[in-house]
Amino acid sequence: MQTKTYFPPSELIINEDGSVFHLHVRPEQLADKVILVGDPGRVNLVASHFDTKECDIQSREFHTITGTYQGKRITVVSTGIGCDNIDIVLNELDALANIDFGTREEKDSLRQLELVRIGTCGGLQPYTPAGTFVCSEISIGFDGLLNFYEGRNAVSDLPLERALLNHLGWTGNLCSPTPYAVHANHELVERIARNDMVRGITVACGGFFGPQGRRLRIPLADPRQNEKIESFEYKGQHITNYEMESSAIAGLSLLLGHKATTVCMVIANRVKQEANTGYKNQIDDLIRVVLERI
Ligand code: R1P
Ligand code: URA
Repeated sequence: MQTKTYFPPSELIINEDGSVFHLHVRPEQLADKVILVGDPGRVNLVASHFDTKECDIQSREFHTITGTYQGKRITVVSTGIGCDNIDIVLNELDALANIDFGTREEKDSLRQLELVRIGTCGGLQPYTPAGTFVCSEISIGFDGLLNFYEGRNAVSDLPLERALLNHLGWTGNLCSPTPYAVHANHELVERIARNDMVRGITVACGGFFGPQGRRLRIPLADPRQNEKIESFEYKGQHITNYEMESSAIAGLSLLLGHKATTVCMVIANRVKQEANTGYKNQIDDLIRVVLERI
């Protein structure tokens, strides 16, 4: 008989109240359908549509509410900004679902979560003006997170990685860490994006300014970064948007056996050099669509 892996207290930190270390959520408080948002304030906006609420937990930038929407049990969690936080949120959500907190052993069968990120992004094509909803079919990670996990090459689209690096002409520091390219769950993309969202390739960056080709007072390592990103084409697909979390969500979900995709509302179009700072009301439309389709 195979012995089960034991996860000691240093690797899986469980708080005294039985909740997971950063999220402060207990296993029974997690739904199978999970909405991830960056902004902790957006959690209340999502939960304002819920018919019932069973818990409301705030810990650092991680705000979690579980409730029901038209009979569906849904957990909404904020991740804060960046893929470093996604490492925490995805691993802790998976532990809540798939590790027995009593024995600290992996459960016998996988509980698969359905994860949809609702975010904001920068549009990179003339056809992604402010207000566009973009669903990420593929996310390219400029963040490096997945490189620390075995299986990174198995879940990354290596020909796409190589094609992008050739197109950018990046060597040395600019491609360290090496970008990884991961596909979102196809069934979830079909169900969430239907025919009314733009589908595309999203680049998730390790920063908002230089890594997204924004130059304020510090000159960029590659001043032509964004024009190269915009002109990249792979099997008929283009890079549509920049944000900061989708790559780690897609990559870790594939490694853990969960279904995931990201949908974002464009709030700045980098080609047209336009931004919409009054987006907070408009994102409610995207939230309603995802709640209906998740
Ligand atoms: C940057 O302003 C933040 O906005 C986007 C980026 O991914 C980054 O987190 O998403 P959220 O609006 O979900 O935070
Ligand atoms: N979020 C990003 O990461 N980039 C943008 O340009 C807008 C929102």
